[in-house]
Amino acid sequence: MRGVNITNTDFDLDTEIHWCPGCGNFSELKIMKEVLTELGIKPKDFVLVSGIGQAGKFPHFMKAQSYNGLHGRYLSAALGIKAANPELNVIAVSGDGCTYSEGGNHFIHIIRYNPNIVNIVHNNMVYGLTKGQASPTSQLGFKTKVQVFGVINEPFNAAAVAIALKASFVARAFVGDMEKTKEIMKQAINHNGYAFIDLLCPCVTFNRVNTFQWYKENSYYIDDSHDQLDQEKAMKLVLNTNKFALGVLYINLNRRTYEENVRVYENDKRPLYQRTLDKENLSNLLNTFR
Ligand SMILES: Cc1ncc(C[n+]2csc(CCOP(=O)(O)OP(=O)(O)O)c2C)c(N)n1
Ligand code: SF4
Ligand SMILES: [Mg+2]
Repeated sequence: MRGVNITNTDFDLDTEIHWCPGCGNFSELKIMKEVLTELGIKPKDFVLVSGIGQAGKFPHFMKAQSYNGLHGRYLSAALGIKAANPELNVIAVSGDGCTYSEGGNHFIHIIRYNPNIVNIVHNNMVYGLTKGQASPTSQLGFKTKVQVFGVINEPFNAAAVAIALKASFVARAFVGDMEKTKEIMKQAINHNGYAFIDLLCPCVTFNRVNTFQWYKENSYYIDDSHDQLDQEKAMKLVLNTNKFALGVLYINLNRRTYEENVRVYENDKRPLYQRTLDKENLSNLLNTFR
């Protein structure tokens, strides 16, 4: 549900922000507040869901209904919230480690379930909160206090996985470009289905290699000639890892959302919380198991 007469300050919280000065997360916080304000989404109609990590702290710093879940397990909570009340705008935010390592299986299956939610994954190519170990998106050779000889595993290509699974919406954005990121986020929110954004978002403290400058030099915007509905072309873009393609890379319009598919909303569109429990039906059902 969308409303008017809201300002940026509706999302402000009077709290100290525990991120390092210069962290990409600050820009993303500003972008998110502006986008929600410009789309007229009120704090009461929006739920912010996150896991654990620096990106996972998002709900601590922004006024919203929120659920700060377990590391790697936030997407199942986002699905549950959307299933219980499809009228809510659900935005799930967490880091590359939380989403692709501890939460790798959840990432794959949320794409299959296809709830109408937005999933923003802050990709800083490092475990920020736990002070700088390699994450699944760390680049080959990246040295840390743990990976002292450099990372030996190929980085996880999340956009390629999402496109291979025919995700509903796949985009990549760079937080250093706030205007373009805002545009992409608006498209993701307005899309009906699971919308994934690989957000390049530097960690200025524990990743001194993949800096704002590095991301800028190693990314480019796709042009208008790209056919977002063409899976093969989108795949080609993301398999070329020399430079990161930015923009809305792939849209699949042939999928129904989870909420559209589940039987419980087939004949009755009211969210579950608005319904009363039919105790007789329930007890009849339980009796069939006795
Ligand atoms: C099950 C589990 N494993 C490990 C941890 C420890 N842990 C907390 S945050 C984190 C890494 C966070 O990295 P990322 O998701 O990339 O977020 P960032 O801090 O970089 O934003 C780890 C390993 C945990 N809390 N729970
Ligand atoms: S450690 Fe990195 S990700 Fe965490 S707040 Fe500092 S700069 Fe940001
Ligand atoms: Mg990270």
